[in-house]
Amino acid sequence: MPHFAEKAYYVTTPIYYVTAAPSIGSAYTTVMGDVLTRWHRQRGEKVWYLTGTDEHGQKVMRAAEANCQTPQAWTDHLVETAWKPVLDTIDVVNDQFIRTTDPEHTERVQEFWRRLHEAGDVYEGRYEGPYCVGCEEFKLLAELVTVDGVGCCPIHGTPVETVSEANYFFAMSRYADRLLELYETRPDFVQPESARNEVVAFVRSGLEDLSISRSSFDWGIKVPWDESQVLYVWIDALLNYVTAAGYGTDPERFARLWPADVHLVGKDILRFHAVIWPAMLLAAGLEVPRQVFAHGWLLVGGEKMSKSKATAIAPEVLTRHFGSDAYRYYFAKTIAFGSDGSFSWEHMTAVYTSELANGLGNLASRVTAMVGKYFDGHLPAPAADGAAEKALAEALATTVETADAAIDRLAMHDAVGAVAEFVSTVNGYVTEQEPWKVAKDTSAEGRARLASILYAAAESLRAVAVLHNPVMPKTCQALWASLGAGAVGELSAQRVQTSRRWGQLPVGATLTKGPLLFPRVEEAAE
Ligand code: ME8
Repeated sequence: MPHFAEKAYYVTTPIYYVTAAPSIGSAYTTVMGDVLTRWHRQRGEKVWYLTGTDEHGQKVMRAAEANCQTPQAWTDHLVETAWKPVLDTIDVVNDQFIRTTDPEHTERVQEFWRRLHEAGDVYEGRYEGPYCVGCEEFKLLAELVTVDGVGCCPIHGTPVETVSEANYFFAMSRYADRLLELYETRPDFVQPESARNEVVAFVRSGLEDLSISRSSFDWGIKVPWDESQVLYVWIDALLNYVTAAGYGTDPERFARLWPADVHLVGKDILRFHAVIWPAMLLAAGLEVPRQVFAHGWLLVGGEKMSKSKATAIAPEVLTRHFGSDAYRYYFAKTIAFGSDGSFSWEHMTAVYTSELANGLGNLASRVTAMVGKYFDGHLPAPAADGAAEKALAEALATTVETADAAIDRLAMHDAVGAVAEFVSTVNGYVTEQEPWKVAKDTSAEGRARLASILYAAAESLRAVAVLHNPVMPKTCQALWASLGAGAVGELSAQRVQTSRRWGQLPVGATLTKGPLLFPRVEEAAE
């Protein structure tokens, strides 16, 4: 429960189908949301971060059947043994975890649709057409791709099924004009721009009503006015964002959380979030979210990696080798949020080695070792800053500016990239200033110069620990401790905006060269 009075910055991930254990694909959205929300917390804002699991529908039901279990037993097991534990593996701090089989969710979903039914937005009809269970989506014939003469889903490449049944429809087409007005008046509602254009074109081409129930299977929430049918999995799942926020149960909590500030989604589920979801909310007289942001896909060998394909990689395979911080850094920095990106073991190893082990890790160990060697581990008082130190302080100010603005655009890659660039600048500064040579000059001037260089380098690292904390919390905590920065306060209490203030590390702070922040990967425990 949020224990604060003002509106929280409310971020959601999709809720994931419990068909298998999580892959690095589903973990991608969750990590990116975690970097985003940790950054906002580091700004001092109240934040609420929701994730969870989508447990109804044919896709999950068939996975359970294939494993000879009831869907409930299957999801209970997998959620507890895989979906919740993966959050630790990738070091995510979510405020809440929702399961669509939670009774409170089920009740609120029924209540929502009962209202729309009573208001005349739901009618009885008959649906006939192609359906992809992989997407849990009705498809248009025109969308299908033909493989060996069979109509297949363009995303899954598997044959679609034909559904022909009497069911209920949501009169979504009534909301087409209001949706177009929403996209028009609030250009930020769907982002990035390419996603917005796609959605606008889709609704302009004519919006059809939506079949919202199924009668041929029963793993779902019962239609409240007709128990022979279950609600279509998507119109149950989308409601998680409001049921988790207290919709219909806790008005105060709901007022503090809703509308969500951003729904993070993969581009595969953009239309559900940018068309169906706001149409449902408009029909119910609820506010629409502030933004739906569609990111790209992780590709392996040029194809979308998914739980159902052999290309799926479990996050712990990578975190075991590289550690959770390097994992988070790699995905956050190397893939532009909003575009597709390719993962390869070789690329990840190269980034780890050059940017983390040889970059940040080496810098931290050089600086702390030199303070140990030349000043007995106590941070020396700097003389007046020279041009190089002033340039460093200015580079820091620019970094904070750039990174903070990038976060507002949800360009997490630019934010992490700006801080990484600052690390390179500091590394360059140390290399150019050659403190190991200055140390040979034992005159008072030489000592003063050495003190200034090491102070500036350590002070830069203090800021790096704050600015990289949202992406690499464990490393930054270790760095904070090795800089003796506890004297400045807790790392989590440091604010993005004030991190640029130069001269915060107190003279005399105890620096220790701890274990390597990023051990060589071949040395990492397998
Ligand atoms: O669609 N690259 O669940 P889902 C990037 N239950 N992101 C990926 C990815 C990849 N290769 N693979 C998965 C559902 N994702 C519904 C959502 S929300 C009300 C219901 C991420 O398990 C991405 O965010 O198929 C994608 O949208 C989501 O996982 C789909 O997860």
